[in-house]
Amino acid sequence: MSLVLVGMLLPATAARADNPIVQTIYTADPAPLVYNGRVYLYTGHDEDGSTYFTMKEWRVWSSADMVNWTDHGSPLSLTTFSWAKSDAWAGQAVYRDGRFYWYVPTTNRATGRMAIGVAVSDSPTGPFRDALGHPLVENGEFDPTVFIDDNGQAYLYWGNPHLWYVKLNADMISYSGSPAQIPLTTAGFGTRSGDPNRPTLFEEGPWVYKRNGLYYNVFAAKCCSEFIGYSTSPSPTGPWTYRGTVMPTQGSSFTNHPGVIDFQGGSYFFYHNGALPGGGGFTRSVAVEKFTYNPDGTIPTMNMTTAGAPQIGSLDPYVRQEAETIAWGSGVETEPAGEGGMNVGYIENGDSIKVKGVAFGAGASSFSARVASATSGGTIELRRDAVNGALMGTCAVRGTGGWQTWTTVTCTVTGATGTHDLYFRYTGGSGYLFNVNWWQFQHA
Ligand code: FUB
Repeated sequence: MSLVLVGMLLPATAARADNPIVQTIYTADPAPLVYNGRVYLYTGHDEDGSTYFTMKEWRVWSSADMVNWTDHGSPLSLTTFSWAKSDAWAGQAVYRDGRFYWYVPTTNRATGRMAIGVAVSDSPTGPFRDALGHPLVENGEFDPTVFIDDNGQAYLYWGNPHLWYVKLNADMISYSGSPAQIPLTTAGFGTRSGDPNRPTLFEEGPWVYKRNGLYYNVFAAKCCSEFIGYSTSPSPTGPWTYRGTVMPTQGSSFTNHPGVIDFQGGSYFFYHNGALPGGGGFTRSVAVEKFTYNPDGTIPTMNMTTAGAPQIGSLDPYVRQEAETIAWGSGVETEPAGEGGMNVGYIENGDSIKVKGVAFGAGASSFSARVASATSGGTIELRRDAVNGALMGTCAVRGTGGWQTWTTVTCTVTGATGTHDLYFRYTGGSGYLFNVNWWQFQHA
């Protein structure tokens, strides 16, 4: 299992990093969405040990501070689409008029071709349902991105090896006219040498958006390995002008995939690489960098880092926090919780979770956690600033009779003042110890 590898192989220095964003599973094809003060991150899921793009479901994560990410599980999978056979590849979710529309490519069982489906939900975290019961559009190509212009006109773009678009209707689940190709000229998308079938750099994974009146198309370029390039245009359908490299080929995955947002006054570039232990071209991980546009609107070239984006603000430990809100997890997994949401599970002796930038303020007197254990439990150690840092408290967890039989435990806390990284270090005997659904500190 990837998480076991993470726990066993991760060097101590890497534990201080925030990239990749998710350590519990392999993730790919990031699609961020800003909604109501949070970033919702929609991803694919590379299966452990995969030797192809073996992908069966999509996942959702969210964060208010860009470093502590909450796992919302998988509200969309191949089984959501009765017509889908395989290949839960790169999609994007957008918000319109109170609903969330998630456009995803997958193989149509009836035709054997890649098609674009659309799922809909009233919540950014789902559950999502198939909006149509059949593909929205199908021509054997993939990687949809959706952009809604200021005048309300929405566009669906997709493609590999071509670049297609169609105008979506206001209902977001039908379209007007026929799909058309955006001409892949070397002026628009750069020059590729050595492949007469693909004269331009455009490969796949378009991400279209608008900023200060300029339309951007950031895309996976060249193959293989890919880098991230981009083009700009005065209109949503061109003419496009190639502008250069956003991120060079790096990171031990032969694909890469862009997602760009502005959030709380900063700009963020999401991508994927093979940075987790066991990672590679088919076992990828999503990561993020903060960047600043150049004054003329061009995008600076960025490198992949292990540091990731800086934290925005801090995390409040005096409100209920989900156990699956994680800056860095070592050895743990997540799963759907019987009480709703997700819980952290499969905890073994020595596993840990870092929660970054926790604002204890004047001080905490106690800590509570919602726990369950089908075995004899173990201990939650509350450590300050490092996995072996100062011990602020020790909470004993006993057997509850089941992995989803929940109880709340409370223990006293000392030395929790100011703002610190909080490490949960789990200890106990052999095998799985207990699950954690949520936690909360109490003021002194
Ligand atoms: O994840 C499967 C495919 O690999 C995506 O659809 C492409 O963008 C590439 O990342």
